Amino acid sequence: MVAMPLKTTASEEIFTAAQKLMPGGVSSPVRAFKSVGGQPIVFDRVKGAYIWDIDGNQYIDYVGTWGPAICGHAHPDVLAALRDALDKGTSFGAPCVLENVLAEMVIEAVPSIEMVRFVNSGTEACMSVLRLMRAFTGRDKIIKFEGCYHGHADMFLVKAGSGVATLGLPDSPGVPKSVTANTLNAPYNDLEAVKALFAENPDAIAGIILEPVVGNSGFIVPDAGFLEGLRVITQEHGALLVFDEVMTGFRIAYGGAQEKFGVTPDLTTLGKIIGGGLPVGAYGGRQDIMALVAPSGPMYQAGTLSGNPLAMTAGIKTLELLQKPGTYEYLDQITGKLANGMLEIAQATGHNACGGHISGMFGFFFTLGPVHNYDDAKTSDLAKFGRFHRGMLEQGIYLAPSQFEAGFSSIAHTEQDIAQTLSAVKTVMASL
Ligand code: KE4
Repeated sequence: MVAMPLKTTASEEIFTAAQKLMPGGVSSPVRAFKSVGGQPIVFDRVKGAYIWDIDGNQYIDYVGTWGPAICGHAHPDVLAALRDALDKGTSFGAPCVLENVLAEMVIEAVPSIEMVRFVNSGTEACMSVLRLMRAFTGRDKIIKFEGCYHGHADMFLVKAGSGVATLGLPDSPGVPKSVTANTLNAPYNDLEAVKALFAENPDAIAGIILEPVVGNSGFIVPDAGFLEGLRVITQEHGALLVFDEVMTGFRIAYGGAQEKFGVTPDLTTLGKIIGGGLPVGAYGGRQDIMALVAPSGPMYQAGTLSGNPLAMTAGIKTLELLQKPGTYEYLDQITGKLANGMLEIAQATGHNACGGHISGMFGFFFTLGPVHNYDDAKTSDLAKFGRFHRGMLEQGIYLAPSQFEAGFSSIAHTEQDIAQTLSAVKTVMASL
């Protein structure tokens, strides 16, 4: 069945105007469809597993605003809670009991977190946790992994993933060499490379920060023993282990990757889901480390809208919904059907493909695989991925507009949605 080309008149009009107002016409680069090509889509509304564009086309949504919509978009309970909170105002810039409530939920859920600080984005969480790592150890160097993305703060924009990889940017101009001189990179899943960096930089490395399951080079899982190995190496060298769970937190398990894999870092960053779709980030961990954060300690970090009542309300309600028994089993079951189905269809149609899922997070590469790191991910056929993405859009399925991103399901996605998606995959794969 040849899909009708999408009617995108209004998207084209609005996006053309947007490009005169905002760089690239977007508020975040990946939304510009640069790596998949074709007319970027301007959206109008969301509900449950679905998203509608300004031309009225409906899609089954596997981006989920990049992870927060794990309970389905615009969940009625979340909206109702926000409506009640709105009557009390939008921001206090002062302590509010809702911060206690969400903090207690996060501390209760995440094994490494004994104390937490709320901020307004994952970027802010990661840049703050980096300062904390350095403040606690008195050391300046950090290790990150090629293809991992920890937000857009200067020190992380070295071989970063997500939009940096999507746009094929070598690294960003405007980042002084002096800032990135302290950022060491190793290939993901390569413990020997990490050991070598510690040997070359004795007593100089504050710690390691990583995505415990990578979503920003596409979807890459840790090899058996990798996370455990990092835990041992950091302890041996008096360095800190930091899990950036902005994407995986409350996504692959209620307690995140650290609960799933049974490896407890010293510090954790969070974002996305804990804001339920409103701007929230957080960093937290061992009490003795968090005690350094101002005003209890000397490490400064602040934010006008941090802990604001609306974002706290959306986060609290979202986590309450996720506590419902069977939530993660359901996510794993439907997402497994999707990811495995996509793979079977691709291979049956003669495409080199690999991929997988963990709970409500999945990924797919047009390469034979297996994909253990960013270099492997870059062997994926990006042009074919772009044709696949556009074909799926025309079939009413919205996937992340980049090979170097992950996919997200929600508890609102039904077996019927999955079946409809796989039927679209079959049609599009045959046309590639
Ligand atoms: P934000 O500043 O975008 O809230 O979070 C940065 C961040 C930090 N750590 C991880 C593991 C992340 O995945 C992110 C942000 N994720 C991207 C999607 N890959 C956000 C989408 C975008 O940049 O538009």
